[in-house]
Amino acid sequence: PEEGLASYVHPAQLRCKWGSREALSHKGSYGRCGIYVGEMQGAAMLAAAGAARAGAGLVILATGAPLAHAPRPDYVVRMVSDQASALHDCTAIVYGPGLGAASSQHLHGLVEIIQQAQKPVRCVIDADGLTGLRQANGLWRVGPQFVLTPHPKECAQLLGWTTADVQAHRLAAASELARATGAVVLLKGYRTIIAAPDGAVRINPTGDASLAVGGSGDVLAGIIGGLLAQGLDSFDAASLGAWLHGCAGELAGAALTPISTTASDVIDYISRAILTFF
Ligand code: NPW
Ligand code: AMP
Ligand code: MG
Repeated sequence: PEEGLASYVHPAQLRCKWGSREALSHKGSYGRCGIYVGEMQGAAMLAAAGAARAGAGLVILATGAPLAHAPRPDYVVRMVSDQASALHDCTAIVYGPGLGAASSQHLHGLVEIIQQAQKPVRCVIDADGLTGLRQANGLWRVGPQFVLTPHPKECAQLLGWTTADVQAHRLAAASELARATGAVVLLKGYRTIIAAPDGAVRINPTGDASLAVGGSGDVLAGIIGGLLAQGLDSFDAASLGAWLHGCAGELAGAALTPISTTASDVIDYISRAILTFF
């Protein structure tokens, strides 16, 4: 699509689809978000915190190895040999942050479980998980239950473009990746793009260089997972997730300086980002 056809993400559009907490609701009303833990466990912890602060009813960590650091007591930890099966009861799954190249090959088992699930399960594929989308004959058409969250270099690697070309044609790059995979694509960076496989495109107006720090993308993957767990569709969860993450980053930067803002600080400001439109 031409740039003129893209709209800006505005939380007011999405507010009516998210956020009401009925008196008779319980944690099961807000979904279960499962997170794969890989080699870099810190990334999974950041994603878990993002999912929890975005309102997931329950966050479950599936790990194949003992955790190096005690996670926050808020999360359920399942130590298992088969992470995909361990997350069978989740309404959303986050796959990729900190996974490591070796463990990124588990994507097949996960996609099978999601595509065959009786109830809808949606999934964020980020970071190292994205490499699993490359097939001998092109890109894997995983479908609209999936949100892919590449940074420009990851997007370039999937499309076979240079990073400079992705940055010069951001709308086209995100749209092409969405078309090829049948998934919603969130192309990271200043003015993050969200592209749906049907050609719809949104541009996120929030976020600044306070977010240019390790772990920031892992927090975003978790926020989107938390929103998917609550039943938002892939396009809306990616849009609202980008907006909240960007707003939290701006607020953290304003309070703490963009220089010293960390990914954990961004997590601490998610609630204040939500407050801006409640
Ligand atoms: P350059 O340098 O310009 O060529 P990688 P990663 C580019 C985990 N983490 N605009 C840029 O390339 C992650 O989850 C774990 C333009 C940059 O150098 C992953 O699993 C943490 N270019 C794994 O580590 C915290 C951009 O990409 C290169 C761009 C690797 O993830 C940290 C980096 O990409 C980390 O999240 C932009 N906006 N953004 C933990 N606490 O455990 C990125 N690039 O090599 O894929 O490395 O993103 O750090
Ligand atoms: P990752 O590279 O996976 O850690 O993701 C980085 C996150 O921070 C993405 O959501 C980016 O959109 C965001 N980000 C990084 N740098 C900037 C920037 N200069 N302006 C706005 N957002 C940024
Ligand atoms: Mg990343």
